[in-house]
Amino acid sequence: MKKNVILLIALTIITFVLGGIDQVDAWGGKNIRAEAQIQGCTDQNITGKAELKERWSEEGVKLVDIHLEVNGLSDGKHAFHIHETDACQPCGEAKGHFDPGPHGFSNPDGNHPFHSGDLINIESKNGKGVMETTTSRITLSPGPLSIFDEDGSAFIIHTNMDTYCPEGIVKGCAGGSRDACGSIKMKEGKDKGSKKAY
Ligand SMILES: [Cu+2]
Repeated sequence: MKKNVILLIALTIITFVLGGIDQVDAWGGKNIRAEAQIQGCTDQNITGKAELKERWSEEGVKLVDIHLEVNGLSDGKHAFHIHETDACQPCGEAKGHFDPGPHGFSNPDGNHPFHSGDLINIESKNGKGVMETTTSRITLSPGPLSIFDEDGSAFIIHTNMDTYCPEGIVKGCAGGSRDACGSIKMKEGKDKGSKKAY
């Protein structure tokens, strides 16, 4: 009986210890996270932050969770994408939509919503927008889908909503002009295994 109790306690301790250890990513033993500070292109009252987390996977295709909070956007829906260059000064320098494939075509309205960097609208209410989404079209870790290619990547939030261009190439169908930009930077350091995603 006493042995059983000791065994049970030992198993409980082992379960807690293993549960607290993070799954280790194949790339450098780290959980991979990135972030972007969002700034208005011309309106300095627009500020925010995006956080990205790549979920551990043995597969080449991975899931990346994105959490975005922005203040100062006009109320309503705004297109939100990953653009192909890590440059926000001015916002046009972020260029077209991230689309690294061998047949990549970054034209915002011309190949939408087929780009790797296409995401969903953020909705702003009373000047505050919060959204979460998950994409398997990109990775943070190295590979053919990585947004950390030679010229990096940036988020763009557009003035208008993303219609996802159901009628093909229509000027402005992917959100039109640019309201805000955020250059995406890798977050270094090993995550300690917080159960909270962000
Ligand atoms: Cu865009």
